[in-house]
Amino acid sequence: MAARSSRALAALAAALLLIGLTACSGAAKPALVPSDTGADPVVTVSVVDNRYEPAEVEIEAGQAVRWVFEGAMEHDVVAEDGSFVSELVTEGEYVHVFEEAGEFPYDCSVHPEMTGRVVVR
Ligand SMILES: [Cu+2]
Repeated sequence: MAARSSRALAALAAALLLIGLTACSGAAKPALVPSDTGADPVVTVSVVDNRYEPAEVEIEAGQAVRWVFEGAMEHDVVAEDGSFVSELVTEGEYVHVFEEAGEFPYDCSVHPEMTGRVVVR
């Protein structure tokens, strides 16, 4: 009985190891926040100390913005028009590709005083 359950445990451990290896292979770096795929980010906005730095960025259509979350408090990135929304997190990054020209104001759902703007040419 004891031998059988330890063999079952060994099989379970091997299965878990295999799952772990499969999940890890091919992942270049862990993305803590789901990001849109597509263009490489051309500008990075730091989300720290209850502000976006820089608060306004300008890119070309088809380019992407990367928000990097740091610090102890949870923040997110929520477009005024709802066209992009990140998760509420304390760390990690969020990337959004802007396909259309326009001005995209956004803020943090927890801290309405945190505002930013992406201008797409
Ligand atoms: Cu916030």
